[in-house]
Amino acid sequence: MKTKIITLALLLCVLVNAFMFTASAASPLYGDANGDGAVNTLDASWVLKYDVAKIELTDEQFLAADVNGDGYADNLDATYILEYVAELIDKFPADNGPDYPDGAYVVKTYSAINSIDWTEVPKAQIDIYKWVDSVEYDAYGQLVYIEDYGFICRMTCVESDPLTRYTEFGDPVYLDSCMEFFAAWDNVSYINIESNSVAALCAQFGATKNNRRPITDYLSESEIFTVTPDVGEDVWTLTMDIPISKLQKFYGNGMTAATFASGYTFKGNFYKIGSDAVTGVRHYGMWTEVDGNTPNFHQPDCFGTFVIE
Ligand SMILES: [Ca+2]
Ligand SMILES: [Ca+2]
Repeated sequence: MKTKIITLALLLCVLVNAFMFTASAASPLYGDANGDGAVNTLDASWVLKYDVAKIELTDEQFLAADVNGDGYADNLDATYILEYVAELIDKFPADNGPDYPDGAYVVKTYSAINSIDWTEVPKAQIDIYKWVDSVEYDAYGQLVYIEDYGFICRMTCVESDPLTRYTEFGDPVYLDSCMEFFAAWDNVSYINIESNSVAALCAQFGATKNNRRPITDYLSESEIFTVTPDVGEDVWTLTMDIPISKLQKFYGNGMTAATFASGYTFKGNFYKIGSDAVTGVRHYGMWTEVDGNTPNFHQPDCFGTFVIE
């Protein structure tokens, strides 16, 4: 009987250890600076010793020790740990994740284009329709950042047979069924990319609606942003390739991969617009609401916020 109990106890220990290992692999146990699976005063003393260079921490221990997520493991973190042990607080600032601006779209980062999993990428719902009483579509935009490369934007609309009459660059595709991505990559001047379901683009660059120039003033014909449509029975998508190398043609060579470091914010918006030919009235859908009593998407002051993960 005794052997059985010991065996069971050992098995339990193995299971608990296995569980704790899995948990720590997903996200650190904040406060557990010495990595022994518990948060107590010993961890606070480890942090203080680390702060005065008496001991080293592994990367994993450092992550767990930096309980306020400011990139340092120091006496501030030790204080949080002591408060936690004394039950004055029940979680650490880092438990809430990074502090993103309210309502911001968090741009997920991937190491390569072929590693994007669009099912896990946040969706910016285009669910504000205004100015006219129109049909509302189920549509959304997604944006990811590829390290050292640039951005991939994907827009999706649940719509059969999207109206498609225009075929050439510069055509008024916003009179077809059209999805649009606007972004002020430097927070001053924005690029608007508007596309119908055959990727006939209308795209300009400028700081305001009236001072914009066609993107072909900056990009040669072969450099125009690649937009790849995929039209299914009930859904159509546009995938826009926006590398930093092309953004530099607008914003200068000072815009580099270093610009788009974690936490960098910029402004932009996703839109769905379309013809009255199908729905009887032109429709205007947007992610972030823009002002005014008459239709006008070109209002950078009203754009939403994007933040790099
Ligand atoms: Ca510990
Ligand atoms: Ca810290």
